[in-house]
Formats: sequence, C-alpha cells, structure tokens
Amino acid sequence: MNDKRKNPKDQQLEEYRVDDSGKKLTTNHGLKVSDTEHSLKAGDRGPTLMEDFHFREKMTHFDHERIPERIVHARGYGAHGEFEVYESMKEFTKAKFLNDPEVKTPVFVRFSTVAGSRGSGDTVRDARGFATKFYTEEGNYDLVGNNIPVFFIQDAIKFPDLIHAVKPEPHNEMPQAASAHDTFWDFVANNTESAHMVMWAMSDRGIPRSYRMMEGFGVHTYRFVNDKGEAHFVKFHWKPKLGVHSLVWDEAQKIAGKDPDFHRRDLWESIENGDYPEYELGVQLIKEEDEFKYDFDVLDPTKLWPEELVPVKIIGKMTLNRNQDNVFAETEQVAFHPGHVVPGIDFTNDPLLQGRLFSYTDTQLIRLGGPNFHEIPINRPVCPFHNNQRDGYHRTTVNTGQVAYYQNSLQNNEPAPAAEEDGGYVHYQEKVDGNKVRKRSESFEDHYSQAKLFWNSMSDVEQQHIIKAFRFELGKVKSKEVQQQVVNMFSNVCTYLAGEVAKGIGAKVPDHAEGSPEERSSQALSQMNTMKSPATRKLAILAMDGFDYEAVQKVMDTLKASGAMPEIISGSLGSIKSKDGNELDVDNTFLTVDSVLYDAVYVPGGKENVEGLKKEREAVSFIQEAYSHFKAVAASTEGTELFSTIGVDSNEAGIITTDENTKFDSFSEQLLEAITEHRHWNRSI
Ligand code: HDE
Repeated sequence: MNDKRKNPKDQQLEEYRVDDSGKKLTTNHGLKVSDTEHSLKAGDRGPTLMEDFHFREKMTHFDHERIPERIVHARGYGAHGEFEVYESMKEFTKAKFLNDPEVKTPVFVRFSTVAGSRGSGDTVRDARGFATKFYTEEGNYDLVGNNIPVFFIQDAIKFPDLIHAVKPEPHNEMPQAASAHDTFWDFVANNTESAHMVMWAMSDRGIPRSYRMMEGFGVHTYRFVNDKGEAHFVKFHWKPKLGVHSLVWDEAQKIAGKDPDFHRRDLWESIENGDYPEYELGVQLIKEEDEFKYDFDVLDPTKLWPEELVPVKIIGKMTLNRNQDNVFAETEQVAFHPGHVVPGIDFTNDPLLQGRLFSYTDTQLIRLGGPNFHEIPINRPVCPFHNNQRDGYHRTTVNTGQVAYYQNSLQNNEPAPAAEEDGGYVHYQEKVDGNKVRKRSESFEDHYSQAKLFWNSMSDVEQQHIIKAFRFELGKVKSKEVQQQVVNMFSNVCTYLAGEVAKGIGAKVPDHAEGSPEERSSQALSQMNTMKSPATRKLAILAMDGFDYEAVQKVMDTLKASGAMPEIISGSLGSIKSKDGNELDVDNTFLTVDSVLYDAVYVPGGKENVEGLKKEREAVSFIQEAYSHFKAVAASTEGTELFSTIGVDSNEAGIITTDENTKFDSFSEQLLEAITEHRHWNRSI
C-alpha cells in the first residue's frame, strides 16, 4: 500500500474493495457457476427453463442496475485527496480540521456540469459543480459549491422553475446540456435577479479549460463560530494553483464531439501521472456587527463580496492524489449536502441556503433508494456513528442490543447526546423575530450593480467573448419577444453590451437603461490577472519521416523539465525516422486526435517532414485551428515555410519561429513562455 492509500478514509474503503481477478465465478450467494454462456433449456433448440436460477439472477441484476441520475449535476467526476490547514483558525472557528495544521483530512471531490444528462459532453457552456466532502474526525463536512460565486435566484422555492427552464424543453427534449434555447432565456428575462450569474455564465468562466484550472465558491454566506461562541460571516473560495483558464467557444463545441470526456480524462490522467491538482482554500470574513456595513445584503446569494472590500485569507490546501476505484460506487453514489456540517461551521438565513438544507436529503432518498445511504462506503464518516435510527431498505449495520429509543434506563440512556464541550453540535443562537410572510427583503432588490461590476472588471477580450456568447445563445432563441426582452434587460448592465448583442441578433437597440451607474471594477474577477504555469500543458509536435531529431529532442527536454507534456502526432502509429536515421515513437495520429485537445502546436524542420505534412490535410487544419484558437504555434527551420503557405502569420502574437538551429535554446524557451501564456488574444484574426 503506498502513502496516499494510508489515510483513514482509504483504510475504511479497503474493507469494501473486492478484487475478482483469479477467482471462480459464483452466484451472488456464493455457489460456483459451471457455465454462464448458455441458459438452461429443454433440448438444445428448446425453450429456456424457469429453473435456471443463474440466468434469472444475472438478468435481474442487469435489469436493475441503473439508478436515477441526479436531477441537476448529473454528469460528474470524482477524485480522492487530502486537505491541510496552514495555520490554526481557532480564533474564528472551532472546527477541528481547521484548527490543527498537523491534521490531514481525507476528502472526496466531485466536479460536475449542471444542466446535462449523465452522458452529456464535458465542455458545454454551464456552471460547474465543485463539491467537497471532508471526512473529519468530527463527522463529514460537505462544501457543496460551484465555479461561479453567485447564483441565478435568491429563494430556493424558485429552483424547480429555474431548472425546468434550463433543462431540455419537455415537448421535444432538446437541446441537451445547453442554455441556448427559449425557455431558459424566457426565465432570465422574467427573473431579473439572474442578471449577475448570467454574466458569469456567458463569460469564459462557463467554459473552463480543466477542472484543475477553475475556482470553486461556497456561494452562500455561512458562519464560523469559535469556542467562545463568537461568530463571523464567512464565504469560501477554492483557488487552483494552476490559475483560472478557459477554452474558446468554438473549441469547446468541437471538443464536445471529439472527446466528450475531455474534463474527466484530464483529471484522471493528471492524477495517474502524479500531477496532482491543488487548490488553496480561502475565506472572506465579516464580523457579525458589520452585517449592514455594505451596499449589498450579506444574505443575498446573487452578490459576491468584492475582494478589494473583503480580502480572501488563504488558510489551507487540498491536493487530489488518488483516482476513484469505481465510478458508480464512488462518483455516482456519493451524497453531498450543505447541511453536513461540523461544530464551528453554521448557517445563515440566506433563503437559497435554507431551501438547500431540505432538498439534498430529499433527493438522495429517491436517488439512492432509501434512508440508509449514509452506509454506502463513500458516504460513511471515518468517525463512528451511533443513534437509534433503525431498519429501512438496504440496512447493512447490524445494531445489537434490545434498546433503540431515547430516553431509556435499560441502557443508561445510551447512545447519549454530547454536551457542547464534548463536541455536541449546538446551533448558533441567532435571535430571529418577524411575521410569517411570503416576501423577499427589499435589500435583495438591486439586480444590476454587481452584474455591472463584473462587466466593468472584464478586459476587452473578455467583454467580446461575453457579447459573442449572448449572440450565440440568443441567436438560438426562436421567440423575437424573448430576444428583445433579454436585450432590454441587459441594457441595464451596459448599453454597449446590449447594443452589440442586439446588432448580432437583429433586435432593437434599447435606448434607455435602469439602475444606478456602477463605475467600480474588481481585479480578482478577470481571468487576465490569474496565475500562469506551463505544468501539464499539452504540446502537439507534428512530425513525419525526415523530421529534425535534434530540434524535437531539445523542445521535448525543455518542455518536460517545466512539467509540460509534448506528444508526437503523425500520419500513422508506430515510429517515425528522422533525417539522420533516429527513431521516435508516435503517440497519436491526425485521425485519433485534434488540435482542440492540445494547448500548443510545434512543427519541426526537415524538408521531407514538411513535404509530408503539407500532404496531410488534417495536419494543415491542425495548425490553422490552433492558430485561430489563439494558441502558441511554433515552427523551426523548414517548418516555418509551411506557415506562410497555410495562412499563419509569423508576426502575430504567440507565433514562435526560428530559421537556425544554433538559436535553439532561446527558441525552446520562447515556446515555453508562449505556452505558459495560455492564449494570445491580441492576434488580428
Ligand atoms: Fe444544488 N442540488 N441546489 N446547488 N448542487 C443538487 O442534490 C438545489 C445550488 C450543487 O456532485 C441536488 O444530490 C436547490 C447552489 C452541486 O453530487 C439537489 C438549490 C449551488 C451539486 C440540489 C440548489 C449548488 C448539487 C441534485 C436552490 C452552489 C452536485 C442531486 C436552493 C453553491 C453535488 C443532489 C454532487 C446538486 C438542489 C442550488 C451546488 C436536487 C434546491 C446555489 C455542486 O438536491
């Protein structure tokens, strides 16, 4: 057993793992089976007999092996890891896993899209789920967040309406995993509180490059409570160590066809390769007495806390270091719930959060088939659990003893509730006082200021992407009225944005805007200010027989030393021979992969190589497409000649070329820098 297999959660899972290799086939009841390819028949051409218990068991199990997919976040992918806090957060919370830097808490994370079915593509435009289960010594704590810090609606009772609107339309079940249709935009136009999140969803945040390169947010305001009973409002952030990076829309759509598993493959392969994804945990804290100090309501889930006003304090790190053993057993059966808390973490009256506290257990009862889903291995806490709950479908615990009630004297009142000092969970004693009303607070009424803040914070390129995303989505909407309503609504965010969208979809340019002007911007919201790293970036080296071996080796060495991942792509699998007779193994062919699956392209020299590439139509379009997706594109010596013939302008940003092999060191370094940059937006294409 290696190191990452030694944490308490893993030891617990080990008890449930079964390795079937080298074993004889049996029925579920342990009887050895002599034949599993022929049903029992009355004569070899006769009918199958009822007596065939093996046939019946095999077929019945198969007939029942699907469970309902999640109503939202159906498509997801999980990984195991560990969390450690950097320094004790005792001052703010008594949560033990946040108090001791020595403690490594096992975690299971599930990333997901929201709208699509379980078999839909990974790279669709959508919010991404980022749900983390911390297996702490005080019980499971679930941080069930998204990669967007705000939500579409302010009250949970509207969630069924929102989801009915975004899911495929009921009469024809189209479109799959897409918000680009009438009912979604009709909902938006009639629920203006969605403006802020819609801006995020239309931005590059809606199409992440990788689960390893996106932020996570708890969205709601929670409470930290320390051992003196003092509380702070808290918002949670996950910050990826690789920075926040996105695809371009054309690329995202193509990947959905070329490799619908793009994000799960990326996560799986990184962990298999030992490139463990890392995210730092950050918290924003507001003192209880400062609740009303801001121009937004801290309970409103359509508002973020600008980092310039409330800085993010980085408090720990999560590392995902082990792939799951079985997707159904773990990713599919894991049951998250924002109500799974530990002492020191508490709720607020955010009406979206309050409703979620009901919905998750409710949905799991149907999805996982009864009230014992906490006994499924992936859901079991690593600390013991004891109570008087009994029976129900799929109960596996064998509770011994006569007593299953409280209070009792036959068993001295055990299991007994724990006092607060002994870790008993005591809800924060917030004073609440009010009339029963079906209303929303007036302090939730401002729907546009932060949508404007977001827009103002975008670079020019990011703004253009948002305009194009609106044009695409609304371009797919059939109702002219809905299109116009949406354009009118977003003129309240920015008249330029609304005007550009209107032009693209043939709507009227609105002449007025509501709401107060918002001049502020926030650096933290633009991806242009993110961290950059070449680690795990994939370079496609397009090469045929006769390539320049020395050049390829140099580039591969430089890239590998920085954690980037070069691959040889050629016309067929096997190996290719360089002009001086050296051989290299081919990783993929122009048929099996595509430029959209790589971060950069390099064409080495060698006359015969370049002639060969020219004849491969897919090789040429590989380069052209990488160029049009703003990626680093490089060529050396004879390779550079190819560029001018296929419309790649060597003077553009991120195009790296060299004529001489003697300058190779600096060429490789420049290429590495260009890859690290992620995309070269100021290309005139
Ligand atoms: Fe969820 N959400 N949600 N949600 N949500 C579910 O629970 C719900 C909301 C989020 O990987 C469901 O077990 C309501 C916000 C994630 O297993 C369901 C409301 C945020 C996941 C449910 C919200 C989320 C879910 C479906 C409005 C970001 C996937 C299956 C009040 C903070 C977890 C399930 C996983 C899943 C209800 C809003 C995140 C139906 C009623 C806001 C990441 O219970």
